Amino acid sequence: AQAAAAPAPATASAPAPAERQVPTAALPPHEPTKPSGKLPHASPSIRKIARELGVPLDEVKGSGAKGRITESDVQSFVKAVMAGTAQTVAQKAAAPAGAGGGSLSGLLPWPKVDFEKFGPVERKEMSRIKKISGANLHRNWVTIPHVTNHDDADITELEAFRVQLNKENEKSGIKVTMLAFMIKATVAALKKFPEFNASLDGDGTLVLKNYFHIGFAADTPNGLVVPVIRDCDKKGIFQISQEMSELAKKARDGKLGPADMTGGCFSISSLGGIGGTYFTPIINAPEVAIMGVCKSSTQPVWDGKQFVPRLILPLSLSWDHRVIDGAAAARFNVYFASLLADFRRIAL
Ligand code: CAO
Repeated sequence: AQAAAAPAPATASAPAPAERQVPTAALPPHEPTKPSGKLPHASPSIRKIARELGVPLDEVKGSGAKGRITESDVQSFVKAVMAGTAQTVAQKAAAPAGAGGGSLSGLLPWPKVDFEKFGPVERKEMSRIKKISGANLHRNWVTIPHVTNHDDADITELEAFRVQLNKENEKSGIKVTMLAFMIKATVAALKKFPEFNASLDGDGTLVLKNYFHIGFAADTPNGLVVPVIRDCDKKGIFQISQEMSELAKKARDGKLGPADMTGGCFSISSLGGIGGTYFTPIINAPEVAIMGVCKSSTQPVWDGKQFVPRLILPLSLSWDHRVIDGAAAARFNVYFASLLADFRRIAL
């Protein structure tokens, strides 16, 4: 199963796959292949363009008179590298040996299948949201070293409290959901483990955030979106529940603007209203972790003397191994689960 990725987050800065990351003005550094010292045929103006673009001229095939390299040869070389259909010597050298070379551009092409040969099919264009979120999910999946830790939280008392709160506030029109409690527990866990409230900056520095904007994955008829609730540290359960319901409605109506979906610190993807036990959510770059939640169920739990029925919530935390390690992730889950098991701990 896959999970959240904000459609085209304007702030996204996670590293992109090699061929996409390379701007035209900075192709990988030139590694000379011909030790002969013989210079390729090209005019000074072409050499200047190649220098500016970082194009290794001795790897460019000239199409001009006597193999002279033209401007369009340089452009074609850049296009081929950007499209991943060619590699510079430096890229080849960087790729590990073996089939496919291990680099993204060394992957096999996408299978081309004549589906009609096997039976009737229909073709349907993917929605705009699916295209954008798909591109984000793909980048995040291939560039972030994901690990997912699973754990369980005993929410027996918290669920009873939630039901009681909703009964008491029936007339207010605000329905408190388990997700609102999870957002508050996330804020407490981010305060205890600040490396989870961080982003890798392009230059290799870690940006630690002193604000607490939490995203939640929302399923809409057009695809997945991740609206963000701002300053969750300063808001109570009722306000968070209300904002979440407004944002979820806006999402379903296709009315979310970029400001509703940017600036998130951490995301929660809840499939609790649907089902399942555990899954592996995809991190919503440039965030470094995401909490996946599935449907709670009553299970027999040993209390030291007997099995007692407890309401158990399955948790799946995916984290970026460049920033976080396994011990920290296990501690995050244990702490998060302890808050849901006894919400009074949030005040400690
Ligand atoms: N365990 C058991 N029941 C749960 C639950 C859980 N973890 N979480 C919610 N529920 C119950 C709710 O209590 C509610 O029950 P009632 O109608 O009886 O009160 C029901 O499930 C529906 O809840 P909801 O989905 O309306 O509310 P929510 O706050 O849990 O979630 C939202 C809101 C917007 C997150 C949700 O509607 C949604 O879109 N979820 C899908 C997110 C998603 O697609 N994630 C995966 C992304 S990967 O592709």
